[in-house]
Amino acid sequence: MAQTCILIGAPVDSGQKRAGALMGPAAYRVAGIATAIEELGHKVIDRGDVAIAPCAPLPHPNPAVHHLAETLAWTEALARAGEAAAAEGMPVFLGGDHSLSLGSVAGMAAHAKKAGRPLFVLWLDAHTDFHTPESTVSGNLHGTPVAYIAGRPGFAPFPPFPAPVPGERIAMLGIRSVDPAEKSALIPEEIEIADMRVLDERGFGAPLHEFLDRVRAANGLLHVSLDVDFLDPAIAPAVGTTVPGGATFREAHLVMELLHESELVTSLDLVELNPFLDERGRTAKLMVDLVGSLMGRKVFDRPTRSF
Ligand code: Z70
Ligand code: MN
Ligand code: MN
Ligand code: MN
Repeated sequence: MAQTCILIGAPVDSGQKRAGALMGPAAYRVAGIATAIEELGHKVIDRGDVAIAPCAPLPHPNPAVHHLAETLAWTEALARAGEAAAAEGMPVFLGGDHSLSLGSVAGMAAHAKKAGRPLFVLWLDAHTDFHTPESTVSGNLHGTPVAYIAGRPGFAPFPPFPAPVPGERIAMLGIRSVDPAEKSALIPEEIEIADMRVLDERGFGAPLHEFLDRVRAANGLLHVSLDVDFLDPAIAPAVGTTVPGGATFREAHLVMELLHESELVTSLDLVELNPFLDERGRTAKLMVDLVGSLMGRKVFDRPTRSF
């Protein structure tokens, strides 16, 4: 099915402390993201980069929190840009650190609410990103978007999340680094967490199929948030914090191929690429290749599961 992909550059790096993620959108364009998608028969509209005005500092009761004003401004700007793009096609957010998902998913939730359809979220990440600004120890707000999406309290001064996504509509794959406060907050939640323990035993296919079946049964919209650290650092070195034991090249492509075959994905984030830490562009190129698999590149032009 031919799609219209709307590229939205989100040069966000206020959600963590290592400089460089703001070069992400440029690196994806240099790595050829638009032609990779167009070669598969889709249309691409590049909306350029979203920008925010300079911000006066905003204090927070948790003194660890930093760049709150910038993160709030990005959230509002990206939610607006995302909601507008969702009416025209499939928004693809080129990050930027993972705090951009506070805004991208807020935009998708507002769009879903207007469309009268439930939003589902697939979080592909080493981390659960389930802190609130009150619970974060690092103060890095890239560790908070899932809590915001799920409607956890403690997000003032952020706008209330439009139509919070209940836990049973959120799934996480690739998890292998969770802080104590996130663990205790996740216990009462219905979020489906396929951590590496589960994935080593079951593989990625079965848990993903289960989730996709639920999305399909509910006629849901599906937002996929792909953090570079979902991947093993041996194949994707361009991230601030490397967490060993991530998805392999083949596992990651399988996930993208299954997502393509499902025809359920309606929006996508590409986050946490830090081109300053890359090796001759290999991580940016791998991410673009994964987008190719998500958009329909395959070895043979027949359903791979027909064998
Ligand atoms: C930790 C924190 C994090 C990366 C998300 C880590 C958060 N839970 N790190 N993505 N790379 O600082 O809150
Ligand atoms: Mn729509
Ligand atoms: Mn993340
Ligand atoms: Mn992560």
